Amino acid sequence: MSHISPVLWEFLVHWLKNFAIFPPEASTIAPYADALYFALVGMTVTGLILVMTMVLVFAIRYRQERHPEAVQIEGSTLLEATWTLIPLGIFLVFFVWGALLYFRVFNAPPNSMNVYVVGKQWMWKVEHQGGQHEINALHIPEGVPIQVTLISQDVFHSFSIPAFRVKREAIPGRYTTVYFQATTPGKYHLFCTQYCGTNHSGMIGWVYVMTPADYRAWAAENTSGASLAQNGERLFASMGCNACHSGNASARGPNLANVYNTRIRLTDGSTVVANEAYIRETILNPSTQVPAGYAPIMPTYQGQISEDGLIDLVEYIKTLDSNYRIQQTLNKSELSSAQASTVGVGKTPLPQGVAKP
Ligand code: HEC
Ligand SMILES: [Cu+2]
Repeated sequence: MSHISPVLWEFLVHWLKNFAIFPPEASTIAPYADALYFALVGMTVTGLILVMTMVLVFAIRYRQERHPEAVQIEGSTLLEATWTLIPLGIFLVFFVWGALLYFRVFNAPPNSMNVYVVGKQWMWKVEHQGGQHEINALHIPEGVPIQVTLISQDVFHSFSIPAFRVKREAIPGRYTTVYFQATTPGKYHLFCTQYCGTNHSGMIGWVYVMTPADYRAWAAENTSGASLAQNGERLFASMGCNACHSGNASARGPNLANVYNTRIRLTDGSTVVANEAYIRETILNPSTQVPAGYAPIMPTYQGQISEDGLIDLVEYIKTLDSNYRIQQTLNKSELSSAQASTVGVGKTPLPQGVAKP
C-alpha cells in the first residue's frame, strides 16, 4: 500500500494517530477515560466473540442430520441465574468505574483557575479573570487545574477538547462547569460538538497549553487592562447597583461583601449556596430567590446585561470582602494594584471563617 501512494498512507497514519480515533492524551484525566473506554470496547468484543462462537458451535453440533427430532427443554434455574448475575456484575463494575470518573471530571479542586467561556453562534468567547479575552482560542498553563464555567448566549452548544477527553454542554441561561488539567504543552483542537446552526462546523478553535512561565508572559501581554472584577465594579456603579447595595446598614439591599460561597437563607425557609449561578440568577430574576429579611424590591435586569457583563458582575461580587466600602472609594490606580494581586492564576481564596459548601 505504501508502495502505491506513500502520501495517502502518510496521511492516513497521521490522521489515525493525531486526530480521529486516538487523539493525544494531554490531560490528567485522559488516560483514565481511555482505560474505561478500552475496557468497554474489550468487554464488548469479548461478548461478541462469545456469542458468535456459541452460535457457530451450536449450529454445527445440533444440526438437523444429528438431531432430526427437536427436544423440548424445560429451562434451568441455575443457567438463568448465571446468565443474569454475571452480566449484572459486569455492568455494575462499569457503572461504578464510570461514576467515579464522572465525579473526577466534574468536581474541580478548590485551587482551580477559573476561565469563563461563552458560546454563541458561531464562536467561543473566552474570558480570563485577569481581563484577557480571546475568540476561538484558549491559552492555559500546563499542570494547573482549570475550571471552565460555560454558558451560551443563544442555543445549545457543546464544548469539547478531545485531547483532554472532556465535553460539556454550554446551555443558554445556566452556568455549567468542566474541569481539566493539561499535562503537555502544545496545540489542541477545540470543538463545538452539538449541531447549532448553519456555521456549526466553523465553531472550532485551538487550546494552547503553555509552560507556566510562558503563560504568565502571554497573560501580561494580552490583558485588556482591566480584570473581570474591575469591569464588574464599573458596571456595578453604572447600573446603579450600589444605590441599594452600598454596604451601609441603612441600605435597601443586602450587603454583598463575603456573600460568595456562603449559605443564604431565603424567605421561604430554604437555603441556597451563593455560587456563581445564584448570583447570576438573582440579577436576572431577583424575585425567585429572596433572602430572608428583605423585601422583593430589586428590579430585574433581564435583557439589560449581556452574558459578558453578568460574568463581570459575578466576578466583582466574588471579590467583595468585608472592606468593600473602602475599596469602592479607592482611586483607580490603587485599585488596580490591590486587585492585581488577587486575580490572575488561582481563585481568590475564601475569606477566613467562610464555610465552603
Ligand atoms: C432597588 C434596589 C436594588 C437595586 C438597584 C439592586 N438590588 Fe440587588 N437586591 C436588592 C434587594 C432588596 C435584594 C434582596 C431581595 C431580593 O432578592 O429581591 C437584592 C439581592 C441581591 C443579590 C442577592 C444577595 C444575597 O445576599 O442573597 C445580589 C447578588 C444582588 N442583589 C446583586 C445586584 C446587582 C448586581 C445589581 C445591579 C445590576 C443590583 N443587585 C441592583 C435591591 C437592589
Ligand atoms: Cu455550537
